[in-house]
Amino acid sequence: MNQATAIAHTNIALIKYWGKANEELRLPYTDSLSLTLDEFFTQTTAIVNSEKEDIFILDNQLQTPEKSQRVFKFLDYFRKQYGINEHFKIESQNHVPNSAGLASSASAFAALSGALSKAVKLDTDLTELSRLARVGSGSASRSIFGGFVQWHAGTDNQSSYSEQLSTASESDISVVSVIINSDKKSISSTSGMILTKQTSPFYKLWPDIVKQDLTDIKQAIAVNDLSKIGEIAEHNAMEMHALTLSANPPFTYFEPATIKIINYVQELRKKGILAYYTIDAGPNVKIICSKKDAPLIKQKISDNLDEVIKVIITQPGPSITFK
Ligand code: 2P0
Repeated sequence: MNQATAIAHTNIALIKYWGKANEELRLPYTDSLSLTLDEFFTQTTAIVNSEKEDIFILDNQLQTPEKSQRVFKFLDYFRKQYGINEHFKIESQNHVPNSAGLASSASAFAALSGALSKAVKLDTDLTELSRLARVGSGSASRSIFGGFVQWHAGTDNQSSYSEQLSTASESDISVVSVIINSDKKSISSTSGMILTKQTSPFYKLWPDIVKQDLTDIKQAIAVNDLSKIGEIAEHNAMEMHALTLSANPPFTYFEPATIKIINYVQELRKKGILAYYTIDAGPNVKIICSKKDAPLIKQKISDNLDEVIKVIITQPGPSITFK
């Protein structure tokens, strides 16, 4: 049977992607840089379907056409881009904790790209897979690779892809994911980016900010300077969130508990523990720290902050794999 299975991991951006130059092709406005995480991943099987229709099953549940829309649109793009006529049955398992609010679109579209390409025996290397995954979800472009990854913004489909900078196997980095209780439906990152880019008076500063932060963090990664990596990532995250606060109408992904955790991380630092925070398009906080401090930080956060529902320690994760 013509089928293939791929596994891809989520990633956390240390230098954020925030805003597109081209919505359709998901070309970003700037480069970004991430660390792939070992704990959270998506496993996807693509099966060529002789029934000539697309089917999407997520976590063993057949998805409605509405819920499948983004995946089906991506399948249409895939067929058009590579001149393929087949339809597919897609079976995905998300190994991202429930209600974690952690981005699964990155691992999802990375795994889907790999499974599809292999199912129809396309000769795609990882660079081409990252171009393909990008069209499903920008951050998915980075999830094709493990370790520290740079997404080159580029100016067209060909030049916009991700690249592994290092496997991070030499790095002492851990990321502690702090999940808080949240009922609030936050504005999607796709819409948040558009609003910010169109209305924040500070958005014009963003390309230069990213350029400088990228240069600095790449140097820090090259010499394994963990506190420098954390310092730059933390500052870059707050620069991104300052953009949402200055959009019109203004919005924020922070909740009261988010600020509490930020303050708590700053307290830890004052006590001499290497810990820095970064936050994506949601209220949860990820803490960058050393491998040896991660269990202690997990313990302290769990014991001291009532709003926290789960704390998960993650390490650098691998590139896409096939089964
Ligand atoms: C990032 N985020 O670099 C940034 C920082 C969230 C905050 O990439 O519109 O789901 O599908 O390309 O990839 C989340 O955005 O957005 C994201 P689309 P995506 O990780």
